[in-house]
Amino acid sequence: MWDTVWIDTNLATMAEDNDLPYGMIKDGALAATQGRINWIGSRNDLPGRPEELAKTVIALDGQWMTPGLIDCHTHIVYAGNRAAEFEMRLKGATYEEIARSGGGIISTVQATRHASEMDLFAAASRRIADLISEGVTTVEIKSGYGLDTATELKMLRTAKRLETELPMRISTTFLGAHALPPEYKDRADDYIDLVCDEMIPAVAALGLADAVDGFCENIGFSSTQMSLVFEAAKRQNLPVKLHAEQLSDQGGAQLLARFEGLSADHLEYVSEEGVRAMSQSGAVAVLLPGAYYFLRETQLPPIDLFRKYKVPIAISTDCNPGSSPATSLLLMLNMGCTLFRLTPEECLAAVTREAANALGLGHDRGTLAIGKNADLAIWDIDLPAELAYRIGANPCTSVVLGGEVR
Ligand code: DI6
Ligand code: FE
Repeated sequence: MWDTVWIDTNLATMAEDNDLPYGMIKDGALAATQGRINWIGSRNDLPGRPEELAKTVIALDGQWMTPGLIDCHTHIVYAGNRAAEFEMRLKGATYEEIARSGGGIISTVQATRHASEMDLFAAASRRIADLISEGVTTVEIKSGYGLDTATELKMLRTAKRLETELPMRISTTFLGAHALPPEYKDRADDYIDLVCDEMIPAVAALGLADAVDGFCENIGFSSTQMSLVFEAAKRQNLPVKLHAEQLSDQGGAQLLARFEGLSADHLEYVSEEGVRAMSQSGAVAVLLPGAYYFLRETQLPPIDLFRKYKVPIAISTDCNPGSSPATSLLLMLNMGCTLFRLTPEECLAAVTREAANALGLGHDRGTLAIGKNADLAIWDIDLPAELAYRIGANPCTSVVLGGEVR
């Protein structure tokens, strides 16, 4: 007997071996046993009556089912907020000016260092609840607002604890090389030594991170400094990813490709050479339309080059207090279409299949396919394009995690 079978549903499987748009199965059925998908197909092909096949039968009245959504780039664990800085920017200051004058990321670092683990947990839980309500079943969470060993570990422990207490799968990323802490002013190389020699070994020893990231930028770290961080990550067998080419072209995409990293993220200023390097190494381009929108960036990421070189595109909220205070992944689908001219199908793939690939988890989730986690989102829509078309609506009616309705 199967555990559960869902019927009366249209499936957007997002599977690449299905040639229909969205990998669609009209009037389909999907079964799960022990948390994994064990049957998928047309309802007519079910090998018996649903009640005889599964302990639980759930009829969905023609609603759509997609893989649970994946938000593959967030800084969702942080203290305080930056509404005051938002106000300053509206009175004329730029993001870079604010960062250079000790505001920006550093103000969130001060708040996060002073926050208790309980307060961090509570604030992040509320933001994650927003994501769950929109069908998100996996979220990636970065550290990077500690910038000292103790606070970086505190952030990662908080991220891990969220997974034990909320219906959400969590991937954690160590982002010690996010910004230069004030106590290392004019000593960036010394700080990078701390990241490489103390923080990364500590994070690895405690098993607190699934990957290592950095901010390669003129207001962040150089590609030479980032290559040292990546070498330290490799010594611990941790995969790497990179905030690359967000505000200027630093050759971050090429560096990331050289280390066979999972993803390069932002990429507004990436060159054709950078895109080609990513294509050769198999890296995913993670686009962050919320940051593009909120910073009023005007340089578009080179979507046509990603298509030309077949670089897979993921989309994420980049949820963070400075450049993208967003907890709606559906809004990012809309922005992916309106701002970046992606199609609704590309956008849905970008928060399912390709987001899973960006986390190195494509074998385990991201499409509706036999053997993958039964992480599902159910939607009251007529067409899958509605997920990207609506602004501010939430048609998600239920979320299934590992076969369990949440
Ligand atoms: N790029 C971003 O968009 C976020 N971090 C980064 O490296 C912004 C972080 C912040 O402003 O707090
Ligand atoms: Fe980010």
